[in-house]
Amino acid sequence: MEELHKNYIAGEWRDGEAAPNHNPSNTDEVVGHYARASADDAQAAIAAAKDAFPAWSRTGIQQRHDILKTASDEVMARRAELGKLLAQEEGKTLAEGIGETVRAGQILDFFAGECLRLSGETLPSVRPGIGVEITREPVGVVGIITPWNFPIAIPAWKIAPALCYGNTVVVKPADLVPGSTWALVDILNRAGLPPGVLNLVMGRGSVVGQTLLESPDVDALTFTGSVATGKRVAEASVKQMRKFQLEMGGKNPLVVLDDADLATAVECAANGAYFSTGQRCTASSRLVVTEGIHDKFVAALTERMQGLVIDHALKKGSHIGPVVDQSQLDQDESYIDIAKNEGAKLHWGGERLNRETPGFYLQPALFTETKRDMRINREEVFGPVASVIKVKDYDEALEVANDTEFGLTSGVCTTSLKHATHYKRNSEAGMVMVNLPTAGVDYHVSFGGRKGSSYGPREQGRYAAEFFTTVKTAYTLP
Ligand code: UN1
Repeated sequence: MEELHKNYIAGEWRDGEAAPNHNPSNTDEVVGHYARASADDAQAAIAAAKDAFPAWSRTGIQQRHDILKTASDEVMARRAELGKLLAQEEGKTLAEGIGETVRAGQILDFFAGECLRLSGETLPSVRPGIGVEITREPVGVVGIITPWNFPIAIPAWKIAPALCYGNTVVVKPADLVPGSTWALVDILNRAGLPPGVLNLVMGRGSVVGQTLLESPDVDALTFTGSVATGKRVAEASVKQMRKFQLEMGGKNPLVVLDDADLATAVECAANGAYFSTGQRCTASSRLVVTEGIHDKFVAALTERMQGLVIDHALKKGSHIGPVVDQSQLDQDESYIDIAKNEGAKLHWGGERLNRETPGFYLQPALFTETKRDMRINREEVFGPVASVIKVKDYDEALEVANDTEFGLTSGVCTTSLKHATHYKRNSEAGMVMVNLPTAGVDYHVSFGGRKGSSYGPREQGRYAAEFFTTVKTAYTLP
């Protein structure tokens, strides 16, 4: 067997049960072998992070800046290689894999800069002669649990702010895609992190994740993944009275109004619904279309879908790679069946595809004649499946768009300033896009949703400080 990629605990690489990392574009290919951590390993990682915290939390901001900047430079320099690894383990196309790697590098760079911008407030007390200072301090040991769909960007956008603000970390990547996070942790540690500051424990949620949830020494936990697991994280965290942050599902609407530019609307829908194989919590899975443009939009989107090449993630010319694994493919196909049985019309796609290599290839699917209460319009599929809901006018479109348990992203395609402005103000989502896809966000501004999509403070940008620090108010009588 080739080299085993080990867990990183207390500054040392530690062996563990070897698990193969398969390529969803070619299931005969093993991308690498990665060690699964045991519960004891996870405990050791938490203990190491706890031991390292006092010293790390007092390091100078220049040191933290330099480490994050060095790591950013290496990620950027190795973008082609790391992007390829990502595409191999997750199934995104090479261009998407490189794009995500660049995003991770940019996030590290942004938080390198944030180290130098740490600030607080000084203000007078209401009692004369007394001064008040408000400062931000690190929270302690941060547990990080990440999903398989953004194997390097999401770990980067949780690890970078955690370190920037002086916390120590135990990170557990998704069992399905440990490779990109392994590479990121290796880069950060070689960039100069002291032992114990950043620990990596790969493996199963039921073993490693559970140990993080139950540990009284994990002071804050940040999670991106499914609603069901998010609820478990919340329950366990409340029991420990620890700070937690959840990013979960979406059933994001893209509203297309009669006055939309058709080409823009089609591009937003194709990108938002199907790129990255629809495996984004920000994907547009509900296309809410007013009746005047409905038929033209469906016809143009179908034509666009017919031109999409679904093939091996590394093949030149592929627009969309495979679904990540068999169980996600089963879920996608089962929702296609559910929608048909509910009376939705499978307008185009939804077929399994055979390619040169054995992989989980699925043609993007478009449903029409769907009703807002159908399961296909209420539950997250997390695959290349979207459905059209025809509505009468803008008012009905807004109402349907908001009629969901989720509230992550929401989009509108329109040339009307009035409708765009009204939609931005009245959409019940954390992020609203006008004439842009609902997925594919900037790295330097806040990210997060409302309702069942998110819980706790926003991620990314300056807003990340809310979660990764705790505020102290000090009063001084000189
Ligand atoms: C994006 O759309 O650019 O898991 C990011 C997800 C999100 C990230 C989406 N947390 O899909």
